[in-house]
Order: sequence, then C-alpha cells, then structure tokens
Amino acid sequence: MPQFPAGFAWGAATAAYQIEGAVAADGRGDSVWDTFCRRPGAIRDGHTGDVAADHYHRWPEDVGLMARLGITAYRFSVAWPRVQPQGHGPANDRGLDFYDRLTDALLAAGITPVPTLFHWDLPQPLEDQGGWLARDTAYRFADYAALAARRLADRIPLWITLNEPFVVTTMGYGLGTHAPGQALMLGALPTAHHQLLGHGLAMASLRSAGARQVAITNNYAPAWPASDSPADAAAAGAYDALQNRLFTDPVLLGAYPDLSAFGIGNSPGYVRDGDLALISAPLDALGVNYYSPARLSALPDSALPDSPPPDSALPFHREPIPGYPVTAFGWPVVPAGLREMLLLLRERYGQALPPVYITENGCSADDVVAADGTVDDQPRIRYLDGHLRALHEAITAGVDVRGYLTWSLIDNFEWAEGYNQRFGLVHIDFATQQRTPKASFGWYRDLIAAQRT
Ligand code: IFM
Repeated sequence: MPQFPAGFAWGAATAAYQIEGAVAADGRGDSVWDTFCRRPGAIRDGHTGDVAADHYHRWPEDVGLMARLGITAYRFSVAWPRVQPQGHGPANDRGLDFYDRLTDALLAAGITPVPTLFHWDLPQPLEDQGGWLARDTAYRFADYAALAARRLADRIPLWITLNEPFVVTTMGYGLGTHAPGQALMLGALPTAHHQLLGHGLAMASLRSAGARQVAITNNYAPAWPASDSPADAAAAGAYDALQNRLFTDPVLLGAYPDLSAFGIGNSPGYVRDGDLALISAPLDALGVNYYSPARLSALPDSALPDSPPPDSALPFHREPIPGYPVTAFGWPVVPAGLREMLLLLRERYGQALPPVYITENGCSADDVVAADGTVDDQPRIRYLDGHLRALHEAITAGVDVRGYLTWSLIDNFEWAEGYNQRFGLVHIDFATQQRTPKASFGWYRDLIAAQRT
C-alpha cells in the first residue's frame, strides 16, 4: 500500500441504533426505527435493534478492540432519543452520560471521537408530529445539537450533523423501505430541505456551544448512463442531481441543483428566504460515504426478466452493473468509482470543497466463524485494499482527503436487512455477543501500523 499523508486519520465507523441495543435503558425514548421494526414484514426475519451488538453495555470491550486495531479516529452516532426521549425539552442526563463516558474512554485510548448527531433514529414523538416533513423538526434538531455540544464539545474535535440525508428522504419517506416507512415518492422532497435546514441550524447551535469543526456526511455514487443514448445520459443526470447534488449544492454553493427532471423548480414553496444562507454557512469538512456507483437508464432493460416495472414518478431506472465482483449484498465492487467521485466533487465545487473525510466505505461478506475460531474474510480485505489504493490515487491527483473511516468496526443491524448483512472487521455472534476479530481486522491493524511508522 502506498504511503498516505502524515497525520492522515485511520478509523472505523458505527451508528447508535445499529450497535447499541439497550433501547429502554436510562430513559431512552422510542425512535422511528423501534416503531418500524415492530411493523410486520418491515425487517428481514423480523429482526430488531433491541439488543443489537449490546454496545451500550459492552463499550469498554469495544474500545479495547479499537485500541488493538490502532485506529486514530472512531465515528459513532449519538442517539437523539437517549438525549431527548420526547424529541424536545431538557436533556436526559443519563443518556448523555453514556456518550460522555465513551468520549473519555476513546480519548484515554488515543482515539479521536467523531460523533454524528443524526444517523436516522428520529424520536418517534417528532415523527408523530410530521417528522422531517415538518419544518419544525429542523429547529428541534438544532436544540438537540446544542444539548449534545454543551456536554461534549470541550472534547470533540469534529462533529457530523447528518448521516446520508439522501437515504432518509428516498428510502424513509419516498419508498418506505426504511423508517418511518412512508411511500410518498416525490412528495418526500420537503424532507430533503428540512434535513438540510436542520443541518444549518444545528451548525449554528454547535458553534455557539463551542464546537470546533463541523461536517455533514453524504453518500455518493458516480452516475453512469447505461448506454450512449441521450435518454440514458439524461437519466444519469437526473439521478446525479438527486443523489450527488441535492444535499451538497445547497451546503457548498448555497443553491439547489436543477430538479426540473422531477418537475420541481429551483425554489419550491417549502424553501423560505434565508434558509439557504443558513444551510451554506461555512463547513470545516465534508464526510463522503462511498460503496458503489449507480448505472441508470431511461427505461428498464427489457432483456432483464426480473426488472421491476418503471416507476413513472422517477426519470431514471437503476440497472445492474455487470462485469464486477459483488458483495454479499450484491453491490458491485468498483474501487475506481471512489476516485472518480472524489475527482468529480473537486471539479464540481473547486475552492468551495472543504477537506474530505471518507466517513464510510466497506462491504458485507458471508463471514463465518471456522472450527478453529477464525473468520477468513478475504473478500473484505480485497475490497478495502482496492478502495484504499483508489483513494490514494485521488489524493495524489490533488483531492484534500484527511482520513478514512471504514464501515464498520463490528457487525451490526443492517436496517431492513436485519442481521443478515455483516459489515464488521469484528464478527459478532448475536446469540452470545462474542466478538471475534476477522482476518480483515489484522490486515487493517497492520496497514495502520505501517502507515504510522
Ligand atoms: O449500514 C449502513 C450505514 O448505516 C449507512 N451507510 C451505509 C451502511 C451500509 O449499508
């Protein structure tokens, strides 16, 4: 592996609902994911995050694993329903105590804590009042951010406001395959603006509470047209606007991208005067999550018998990407897509692009504990190796990337897939909670050690 710049952060990431469990502990309230998991058929095999990896109780062991791994940064998320069980009002101190202890333990182990304030677990009482469809939720988010920062900001060098608001809008409110399970199609678009407004308002409250650096994390996918036809190029352009620009142009450029392919003007009614100024307040870093590219056509490929019917509300159709290995999830493994995306971000935003952190990248694999107690996850090692090399190329080409945090430290609750997709460097036996570092853990540990000498 080529040498990365001095001071480059090497890390791993997780999220509260995916690992913590302890959903009723210390005054935590319900989140939309608790509710969604109770909906019959919503989650594969009826799994829930009730126990997950029991990180709420086993965090000292998990911090020990991080120390063995040698990571210098750990990205976790703060569960809003632990801090404000009702989504508003004073802080629940017992909830904040957990993140306080975790922060101190990380620092004692020489690991920089990087908390994300919203990784999808909206307090259910806020959803009952409209969730992200309601403008008021943005203001509630800023209040919550202030509470978290007042307690932790003295020890946190970098905050992330939102994780992948694109997924919340599309899967949570557009398609209904994620919590809160609303299938509003394009009617979900106000949730994009309200999350962005929440980001802007939260940045202001974080800064007034003494936060040093603030970022937002988006997930990106180079949008490849399925053919040379102008129709497929337009489909790819529409997808690009939705995934890669809708949540980034307002933050970095202070303007919405062209959404005319969706029948939406640049200034829909829910965007009020002054919103974009708040949303585009200076940012210290951009979190980039990358897993794979997207390939788009104007119409489904009729040669594919299993293609879903075209959705008339959407100006694109996602096509498979043949010719690449796939992860256990079936996602194509395309390391060059990471380089392509980073170069595209730099080309698109130029001086407006702040330093980048790769805040997620990794793969699910069919990991099993062998009779000798080992987990030989060679596909994950190949995935990480390829993506780190592609990342290094992007850095060499001039993109200012300051760190890489792999998804994920430990196996966890993979949303609608339950525990059926394993992304961790550490295997979790969800029946016994036994932690078994996989081969990729040793590989990443050795890589970090070699990079830091
Ligand atoms: O597990 C998720 C994570 O919560 C958000 N980004 C993608 C990961 C893998 O699907």
